[in-house]
Amino acid sequence: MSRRSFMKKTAAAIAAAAFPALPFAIAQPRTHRVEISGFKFTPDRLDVSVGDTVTWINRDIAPHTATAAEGGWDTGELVKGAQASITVTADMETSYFCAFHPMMKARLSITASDQ
Ligand SMILES: [Cu+2]
Repeated sequence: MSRRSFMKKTAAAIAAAAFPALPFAIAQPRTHRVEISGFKFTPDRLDVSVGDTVTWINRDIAPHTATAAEGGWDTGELVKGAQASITVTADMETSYFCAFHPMMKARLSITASDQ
């Protein structure tokens, strides 16, 4: 065994001993992408966790927004090719629509399993 691979194995063994079976999984925040195209949010149902980031990108020529149903958050106007991101919080509104085209509706589904 090379010294390098011995060191690698040793480090792994130390880590395993120092952190035996963590009682919870440490979830890394993820970035989700919602495409706005053809006057639709895709996907229109998105599973997210607290701490994740959701990025909306407008592929249409028409401007759109992603605006919380009760106005709690808003990407503001997104012209063609523009994008905006929102960080998921535990108490944020999950239903949203386009302020310019209120028939465009979508929803986030927040899983708060990691606290
Ligand atoms: Cu719109």
